[in-house]
This record gives sequence, structure tokens and C-alpha cells, in this order.
Amino acid sequence: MKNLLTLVASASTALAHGGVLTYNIGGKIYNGFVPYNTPTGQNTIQREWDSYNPIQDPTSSGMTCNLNGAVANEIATVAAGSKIVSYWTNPWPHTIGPMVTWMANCNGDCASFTGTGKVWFKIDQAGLISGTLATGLWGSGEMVNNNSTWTSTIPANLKAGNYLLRTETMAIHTSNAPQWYPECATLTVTGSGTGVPASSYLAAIPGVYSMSDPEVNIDIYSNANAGVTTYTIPGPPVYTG
Ligand SMILES: *[C@@H]1O[C@H](CO)[C@@H](O)[C@H](O)[C@H]1NC(C)=O
Ligand SMILES: *[C@@H]1O[C@H](CO)[C@@H](O)[C@H](O)[C@H]1NC(C)=O
Ligand SMILES: [Cu+2]
Repeated sequence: MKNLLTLVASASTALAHGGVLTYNIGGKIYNGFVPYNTPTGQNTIQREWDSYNPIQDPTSSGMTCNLNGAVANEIATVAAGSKIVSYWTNPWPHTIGPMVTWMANCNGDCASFTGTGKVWFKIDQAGLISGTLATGLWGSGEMVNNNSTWTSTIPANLKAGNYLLRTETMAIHTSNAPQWYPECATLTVTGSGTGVPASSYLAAIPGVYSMSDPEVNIDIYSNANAGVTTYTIPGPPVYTG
């Protein structure tokens, strides 16, 4: 009975949240991890994440690849330049805030890669696309409009190797209480590219976001923000290769 009640409680909080559940990588479908279930027996390219709830502390270790980070047992092999479609919980409930897609070179086996330090680079991002902070179209709104999917392209010249792909949205619909939804998937990128992002493209996660950053600790409904039509996504520029 206790288990049943716990299950019901987590299912109801789960309604407002979620993450990336499935991927189409270079035309092939890959399963994400299924939260609220044991990793035992799950075949997935995604690192474990245990709850649909957001990370709300930008210094949390869960910012890297969510909580917890047990490693994936599958790897998606994909050519540089290919498209990756990430399928979010559908319909995704949050339409205010940026979408950012990151990668990090595992420098070997991703199973032993922690993702800590200044290792992450952006491959795409979309912040405020049009309109005002409170009522405009955001990257996450565009994701929702497109069947709760987000399409990324692996830089065509990216050097071959094993990488983590980190999908992220930062929901900022609640004043001064940002929510992050990160998940990591394991990729082997193939090709003859030589592209390696310079350090100016790299960020640490956690580290890149801070509650002292006004673009993070933001009240989009404040009088000061009424009519504002610009928003700067935190972090380094996008690496396009
Ligand atoms: C919408 O998603 C599809 C994948 O299902 C993708 O091919 C297309 O580029 C996306 N459209 C936009 C506007 O992002
Ligand atoms: C929309 O996404 C769902 C998964 O969330 C998928 O099953 C469905 O095929 C998608 N629809 C289209 C038109 O791509
Ligand atoms: Cu939510």
C-alpha cells in the first residue's frame, strides 16, 4: 500500500515535468532511460535519471547528466553531420525558456567519463525567438509546437570519437526559480573531420549557470521586464565546426 501511494504521488508530480524519452539518431530510434524504474534490464543509450523533476540548483552535480548518472549500456553510432531528433515528454508543459544542446568528448570510453570540468560545447541553442519575455515565442515553445521534438545536427567537421550528447531546456516561467531538464546520451561519432572546439567554446556544467546571473535568476513578469524583446542565453557561443 505504501508503495502504491508513493507511486501515485510521484506520478502526479511527474505530470508537469519530464525529459527526453526517445531519440531518432541518423534515422534510427533509440530508447531513453525510463525513470522510476531500476536500471537493471534497461537497454538504453541514455544515462540514468531517476525523476521527471527539474534540477533547480545550478550548482547541483545533477546539472551534468541529471540524477543519478549510472552509465548507459548502449551507444548510438552516427556520422558527423547527421541529425538527431530528441523526443521530449509529449506534450512538453513548459513553453518559456531556452533550448540548448551540448556535447562533450569522452576522450575514450564514455562509461568512465564524468562530464565534470570545462568539457561541454553547444551545438545549437534557441532563446527568445520573437515577442516579449513573458508572451513571446521561445525555443521551448518551438519545441512544443513541433510535436515536443528538438532537432540538432552534429557539426559536420566534428572529430570522430565517443561523445555525450546533453539535451537541455531551462524553464523560466516561475519568477526567480529556473528549472533545468538535462539528459545525456552516448554517441560514437564517425567521419574524417578534424574539428575540435577551442576552449572559448567550452563550459563546465555545473558552472555555466549561476543564480547571480540575471538571465538565470530572472522574473520575466517584472515591471522592469515588461516589453523586453531580447534575451541572452548564458554560456559560450555555439560551436558549428
Ligand atoms: C520538426 O521536427 C522534425 C523531426 O520530426 C524536423 O525534421 C524538423 O526540422 C522540425 N522543424 C522545426 C521547425 O524545427
Ligand atoms: C509525435 O511524437 C510522438 C512521440 O512523442 C510520436 O509517437 C509521433 O509519431 C510523433 N508525430 C509525428 C507526426 O511525428
Ligand atoms: Cu515541469
